[in-house]
Amino acid sequence: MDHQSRVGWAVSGLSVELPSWGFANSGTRFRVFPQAGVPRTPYEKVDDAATVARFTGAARRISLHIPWDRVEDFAALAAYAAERGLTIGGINSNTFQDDDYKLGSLCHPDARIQHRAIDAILECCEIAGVMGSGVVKVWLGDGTNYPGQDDFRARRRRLIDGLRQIHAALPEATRLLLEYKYYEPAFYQTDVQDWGQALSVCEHVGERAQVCVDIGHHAMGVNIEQIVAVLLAEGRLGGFDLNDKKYGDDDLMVGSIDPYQLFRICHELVKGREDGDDPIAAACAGDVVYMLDQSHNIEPKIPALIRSVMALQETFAKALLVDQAALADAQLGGDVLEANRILRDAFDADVRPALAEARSAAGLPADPYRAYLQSGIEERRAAERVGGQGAGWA
Ligand code: PSV
Ligand code: MN
Repeated sequence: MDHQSRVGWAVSGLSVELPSWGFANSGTRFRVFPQAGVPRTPYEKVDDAATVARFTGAARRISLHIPWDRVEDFAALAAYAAERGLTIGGINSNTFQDDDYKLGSLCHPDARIQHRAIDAILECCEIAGVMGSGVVKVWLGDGTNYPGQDDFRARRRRLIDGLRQIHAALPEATRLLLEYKYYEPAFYQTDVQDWGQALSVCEHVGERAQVCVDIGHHAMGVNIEQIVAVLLAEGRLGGFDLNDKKYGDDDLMVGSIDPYQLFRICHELVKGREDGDDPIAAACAGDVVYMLDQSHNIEPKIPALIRSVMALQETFAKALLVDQAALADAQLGGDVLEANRILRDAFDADVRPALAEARSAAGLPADPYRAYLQSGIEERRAAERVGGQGAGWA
């Protein structure tokens, strides 16, 4: 297949999930800067996601966060989304914003609070079923702040026990994605701190438990693409929370700080998807969820999400350029420099004209970002959404 047809996959085959909270007001613990026109309800978040979908073509799923996106009738919200060409992505649980969870949620030493957290995630399973989502995503703020505060193994037992109950209640064909993060909000120890812990817990929990890799959740220098490769080999890579960081969990736009890292990750995914010798990795790569988990604190939200989708498409298009056969030859022959050159050449290629052509062929704007800025929607959205409370993360 020539490159132009392969690039077509980045435009028409790649499915990106938009986070409902990516349209809402956000900030840091120092300040949230409100923006004009942000959605005030989950329905308006769906409207914004539909706009991004219309301009990019590739982002036709919206992930929800409960309770931030709680509505009376979830089936009605799913129908509203469907009318606008969207399906429902992962249902993200939130057991980190209630006084009860000060010492943890699923790992909490008090069984009453552990059960409260289990119930909260069971509700997400129910919502996933009603909305036809297919994914329940769990990130826990659980951990401890001081050595001696709690027992590591006891906390892990509670975690596995809780997740098993949740796994048993998953609707049919629904996966449980467990997300890790090495610190924050706990500063000494985190219960699901890295991919090894997440993988091991998933193996105890069940077949449909998989790991979610949030790019921002790693210490400096960690080789994320190798983690991706290992999780693919184990059939346990469930999805990504895409973003970028310079220091901590910065939630900047995907590919904005380290585009070469994103390329190396995409390369593993393309290679996995096409690996005829590794059916487990190939099947797993085909089902990976690509969700943007970003906070647009100072930049306008819809253009930021459009640019993020485009950045991911560009990076996948470059990864699709890698000559896999030549790379395998160079690797087998121990040709270090040639192997590296093959990767680097693909990364250095300018794929934007090919993507523009593929978009035009698919009836989409050749440059979704510019087209959106020229559409007047941004200004209309700010003029129409006056009054009410802009959605935020709290
Ligand atoms: C935690 O930092 C996290 O990455 C999880 O995915 C949460 O659900 C999300 O951020 C909330 O913004
Ligand atoms: Mn995340």
